[in-house]
Amino acid sequence: MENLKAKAFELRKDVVKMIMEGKAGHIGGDMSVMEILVELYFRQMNITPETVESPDRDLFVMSKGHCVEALYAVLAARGFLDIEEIIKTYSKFGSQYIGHPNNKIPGIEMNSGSLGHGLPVAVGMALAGKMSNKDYRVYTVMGDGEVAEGSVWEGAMSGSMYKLDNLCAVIDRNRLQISGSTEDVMAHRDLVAKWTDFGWHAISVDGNDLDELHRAFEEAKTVKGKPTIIIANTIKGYGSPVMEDKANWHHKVPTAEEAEQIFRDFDSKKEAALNE
Ligand SMILES: Cc1ncc(C[n+]2csc(CCOP(=O)(O)OP(=O)(O)O)c2C)c(N)n1
Ligand SMILES: [Mg+2]
Repeated sequence: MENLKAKAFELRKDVVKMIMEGKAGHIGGDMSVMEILVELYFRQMNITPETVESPDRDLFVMSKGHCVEALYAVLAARGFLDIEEIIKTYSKFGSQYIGHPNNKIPGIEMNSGSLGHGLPVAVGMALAGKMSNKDYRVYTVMGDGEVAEGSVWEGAMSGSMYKLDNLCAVIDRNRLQISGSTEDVMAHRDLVAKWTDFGWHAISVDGNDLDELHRAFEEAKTVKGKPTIIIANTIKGYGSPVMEDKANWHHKVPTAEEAEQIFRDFDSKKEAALNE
């Protein structure tokens, strides 16, 4: 079996290459969300390039759409897209690989980027699945800053109201948003208690640990009568101390020197994963 821990660092390299070439990108959140996307696309979701139009496929909404670079890298690794073309054209005039998800691209279900919309739409997708007796599951990933949007809490209420046990949402809990700490901008306090009170099954994990994520997503599949929220405690910029836990790496293009160091850090993490 492929070593997915190592894979996550290889894919981070693709993301940094895209951002260097395109001279733009939400690098910090791309790094925090990588293991979540790898777990979803390599081990959880029932979707392949061949079944991308199937009415029975699992559905994914990248609600924190500004981190589309990580999604491009994972979709390419699963055969939906061509990574060389993405790296060459990302964020350039005329390219389809723009800085937010576009549903004309194979594997992308919903245009996103305006934060706060993914969960309400995912609720609709899951409700549609229930009403048409489909077995597909619906997944969405939100940022923790995004959770300050009121529409997220409307989605939270309706998800439990309609007993959507085919819905699993993830919060990329990296504790930073565009302007600093989430707790200084709009404090979350206890997210597990909050979502539990809204009628969800809540699980808190280390969101950069694929084993913990795997167990959480498996647990979500066994929950009946309510949706699941996974609070994925991550590190923004994960993979290199150059970027880790630094608010100014929310949207940033590394210098050539910084990129060299970042690639070295990814390589040593990849090596460690291969030798585990
Ligand atoms: C409705 C809306 N308001 C503002 C923005 C601009 N914006 C882009 S990213 C971001 C911060 C998001 O922080 P968080 O959700 O924590 O994402 P992450 O830390 O994972 O990058 C903001 C405010 C947006 N995309 N949509
Ligand atoms: Mg955040």
